[in-house]
Amino acid sequence: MYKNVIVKTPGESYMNGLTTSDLGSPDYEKLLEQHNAYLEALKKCGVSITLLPASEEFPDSTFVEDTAVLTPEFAVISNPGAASRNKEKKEIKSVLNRFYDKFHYIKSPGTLDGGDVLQVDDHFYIGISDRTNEEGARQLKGIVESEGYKGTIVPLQKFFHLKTGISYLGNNVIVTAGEFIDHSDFQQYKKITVAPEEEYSANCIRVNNYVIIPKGYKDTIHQINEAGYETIELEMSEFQKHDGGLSCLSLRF
Ligand code: CIR
Repeated sequence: MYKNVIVKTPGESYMNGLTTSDLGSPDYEKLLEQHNAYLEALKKCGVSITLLPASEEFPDSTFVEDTAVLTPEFAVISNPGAASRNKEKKEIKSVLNRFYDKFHYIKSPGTLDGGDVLQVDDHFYIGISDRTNEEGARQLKGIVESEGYKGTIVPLQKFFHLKTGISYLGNNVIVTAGEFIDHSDFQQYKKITVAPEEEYSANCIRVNNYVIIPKGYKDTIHQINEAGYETIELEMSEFQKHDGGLSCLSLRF
């Protein structure tokens, strides 16, 4: 069960943030509405919310997930791989001081985005991507192993972040898309397989008694409901325009 989440209001500078998509410019009013709906969904899941104010100097900082990796026992402050985002970690460290005594750090030349890290019970899967380099992945593997967890490094082929294409719902069930569907590292799990035209829905989050999933992905939501999970659907269009998904918008612990 998660008790806490950290989220951050998107600033007007979000429009100038990083993206690889060709889905058009985000609409700021809609973006705020979608962010508010995200907060409401989290409230329904029963977590306590720490909402950080927008910071205009960091356009992508609403995607707080990339700045840390959290477990019940310790926090790892990441070293975000995009230069314009790297200093976002400072604010997150100061907020996490309220919740954690024990910190580890990913250090340069290692880089790591939290979006490249999937925890499946006591096992961390760590993607190597354009943002997370081999050295950063190796450092995180060393940290989690020193704390009694397992670590597996997964070089990515196409996905932006590891969690762009895979989620864990608990009970040994994962949601997989694209290159992860037949990936040898994930063979031991029960799988919900996302159709190619629904790929964006592979990034969903289990928060206590609900799975939060992007709106409009009928086949994926049907499979998740059939597997016995209650779902909350959220419109995510304005975040998708900047390569963001549901997991990216919060740190959950
Ligand atoms: C970026 O390029 O960093 C943001 N526009 C999107 C970050 C998405 N984060 C995530 O998947 N964890």
